Amino acid sequence: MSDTLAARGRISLTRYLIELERDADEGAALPPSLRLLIEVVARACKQIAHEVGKGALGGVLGEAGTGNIQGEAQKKLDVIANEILLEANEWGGHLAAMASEEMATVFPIPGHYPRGEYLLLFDPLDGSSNIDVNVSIGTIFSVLRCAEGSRPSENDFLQAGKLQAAAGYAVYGPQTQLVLTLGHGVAVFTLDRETHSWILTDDQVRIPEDTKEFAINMSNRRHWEAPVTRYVDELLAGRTGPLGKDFNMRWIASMVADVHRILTRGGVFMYPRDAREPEKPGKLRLLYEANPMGFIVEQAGGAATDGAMRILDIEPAKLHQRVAVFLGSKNEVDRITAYHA
Ligand code: P6P
Repeated sequence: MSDTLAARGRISLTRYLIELERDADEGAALPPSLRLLIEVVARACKQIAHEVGKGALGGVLGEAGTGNIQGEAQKKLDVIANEILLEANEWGGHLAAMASEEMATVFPIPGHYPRGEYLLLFDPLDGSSNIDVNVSIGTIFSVLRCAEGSRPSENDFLQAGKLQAAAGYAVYGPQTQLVLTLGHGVAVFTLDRETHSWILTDDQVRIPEDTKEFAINMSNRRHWEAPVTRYVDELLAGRTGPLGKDFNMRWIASMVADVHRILTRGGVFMYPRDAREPEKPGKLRLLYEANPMGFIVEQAGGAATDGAMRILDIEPAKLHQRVAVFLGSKNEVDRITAYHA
């Protein structure tokens, strides 16, 4: 908790955004329509947290009996979370269109509602394999600007991550937290479950440049490319190897939870491409997973690459394209990127 935070008492999300809007020094110049967008998404995440928290009591566990564009079986909560975000955002006049991991094509704002200047992309419920076993899951979102005029198409969404106006995620765990960047650092809000308000609990988020913790699904080791195998074997060699220190490993299989741990105490997260599906550059999606997480991590002093280049510089070719992801503590991300060179 930073001094300024303690000194200022309880700051709600609304007050944080209003103060950012006023704070010309920050150069934030938060447009009212972007403030409305963030507030609407944050309210939708509260509703998703409520549904997730019901578990078996709400009849929301298990499969939906449908599949998504990724060819993955959808969980009931995937569909519920997607619907909540669509319904919350379609009428406000702040968006031109939306795109979701759960929908094959983009969702233009219906003609009977006013259209705005932003595009919203989201993975409505990331980490679905953890839903039925009560492990933390989350919502990831990314905000892009939209060219005025015609009905938005998929091409309007194909913008490099460095052009994002905002990005964030909600993590539904022991605490329900919202993490947000508008390009001027990273802020963390914790849901007050008595007042149902998002309260600022950290606005000085910094990822340590060094770490002793890594996150990767080790079961895929035989499928990795050489630079990844070299790096992970050095991590496992610990103080007996070239890195000269021992490392710890975590793998939650919810990107939101693994990234949140890294944002909180450092670490390096890796989901490399592998030989299981050599035609795919990776498992994670560029536009609504890697880009928002890369923006947040960089704003907290970390780094994010696909092994070859900065993730936020990648020019997207397709809405649901995948990408390899190495992100977190800068010195470790730099190392593994150098191994790929
Ligand atoms: P694996 C969840 O399905 C996800 O998209 C990310 O949240 C997570 O980091 C990764 O996949 C887990 O993948 O192959 O370890 O189950």
